[in-house]
Amino acid sequence: MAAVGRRPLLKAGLSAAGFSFLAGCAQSGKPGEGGASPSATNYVQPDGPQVQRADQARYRNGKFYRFPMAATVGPVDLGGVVVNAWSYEGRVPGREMRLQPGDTVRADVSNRLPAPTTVHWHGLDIRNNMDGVPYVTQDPIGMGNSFLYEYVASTPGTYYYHPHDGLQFDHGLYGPLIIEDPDEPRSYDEDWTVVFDDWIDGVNGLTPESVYAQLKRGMAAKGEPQALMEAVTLPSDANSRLLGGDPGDLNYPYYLINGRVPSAPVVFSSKPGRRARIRLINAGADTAFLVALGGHRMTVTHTDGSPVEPVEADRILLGMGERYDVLVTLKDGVFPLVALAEGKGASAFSLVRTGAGEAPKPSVRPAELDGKLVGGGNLSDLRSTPAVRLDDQKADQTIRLSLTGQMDPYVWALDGKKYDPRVPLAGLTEGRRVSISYTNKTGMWHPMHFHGHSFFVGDLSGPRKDTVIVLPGQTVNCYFDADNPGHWVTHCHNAYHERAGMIGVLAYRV
Ligand SMILES: [Cu+2]
Repeated sequence: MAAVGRRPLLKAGLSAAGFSFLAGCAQSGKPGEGGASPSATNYVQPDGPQVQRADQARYRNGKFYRFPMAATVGPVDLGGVVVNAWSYEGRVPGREMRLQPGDTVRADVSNRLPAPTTVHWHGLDIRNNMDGVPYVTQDPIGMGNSFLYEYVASTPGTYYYHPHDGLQFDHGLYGPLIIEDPDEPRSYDEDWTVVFDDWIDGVNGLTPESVYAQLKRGMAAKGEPQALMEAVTLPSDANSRLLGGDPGDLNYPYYLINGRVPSAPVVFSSKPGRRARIRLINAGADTAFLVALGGHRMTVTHTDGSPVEPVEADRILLGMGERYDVLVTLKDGVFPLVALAEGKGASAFSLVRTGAGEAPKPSVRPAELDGKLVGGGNLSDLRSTPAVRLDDQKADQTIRLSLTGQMDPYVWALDGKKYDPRVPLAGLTEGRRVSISYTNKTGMWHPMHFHGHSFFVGDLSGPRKDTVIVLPGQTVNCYFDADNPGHWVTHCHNAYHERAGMIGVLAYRV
């Protein structure tokens, strides 16, 4: 409980520099308040002629991929732990989508949740009106209603899908989405998808919404249920050097790999000497995962779906929304695939089995967890492959965004502004080279995500990503070409920070 006093103080102190932004900012209107919206006249609409023209230029292979998705509430078995949870089709993770470039996805979403919802296709460069952001690209799908998402899948890579309404992706609403690469230069025998998650939904009656309400009330509030206080209280020594201090806001009861608690792990089976491509996806809401495969080195080949020059790693740090693909030549035996909930004193766990032997225990900590790191807040050893680099053009426009906020009161923002889905933070012009620079003025790390595009981190040949960790005090410059007209949000992929307001719209001008 000591942590309750420590963390708000720490954040309040460090966020002082951001306070002048708050004081100086004009309040904008709430969605649905009416009045003239600049978005309506000066900016490309989500299904406007510019969006349709850009969409017609996308390659189509003539095939349709039908994917029914009922968002439901019901029992989910996490491996002996049965919870009443929100999920797609009663499965956690949701079914994997396996696409070819040029496939037309027809995802029929029916909403059987007790709340409106939407679906976002995380990392995909699809047409704007299918991006699934409520009040920005569509109206939310009401309770009992359905919505057909129809879009062309273009760029190969490892992605996932989840709701974009409030805290819903901290329920069990997420699933992997893979676009295979017909030009993949490397061969492999196994293709495994490994999805990490921090889980609270339905445990001791808790929901992401009840936890968020507690964060907004303030962590020192008296008389709250014990389970709720434990959920919002990290261990008193919670600290991560890799994340620049505070590792997160929440203490989760479970950390999962492919929907399983550590005592009932998923087992990935193969044979010695085979090559496995492993797609790592952090679908968590408030947890960075530090991942290692005992007894093995990994070769990092992709980040956020996009190819990089191969780099060896013993351990990989993924923020929420990030993905890394690795290749591993499998040894003979049984090996732990461990994902430490970074800075939180707990872990997710699964097994790789290629031969006989006793399985290691979930508490095992392979030596690789202290080895060479790739990912996290320092991407300097990652370079895009020549095929995907940007050409040598300077940015025409620089968008500077400050990440602001603190724990107490629980408010997070971009530039200290209240989120308004109708009022863009900045305009974009189609065809221009743009730099976004994120400056973190808070005392906590934030994984910043941008929709509908991917950006090159650091410089024009840096890794091409759509989600990038920004450590406290750090400025990260990202470059992209404005080639997908519409209204696109950029936001922190911590569900609670996003819900509290660390989100804004960038909109293409007409
Ligand atoms: Cu954040």
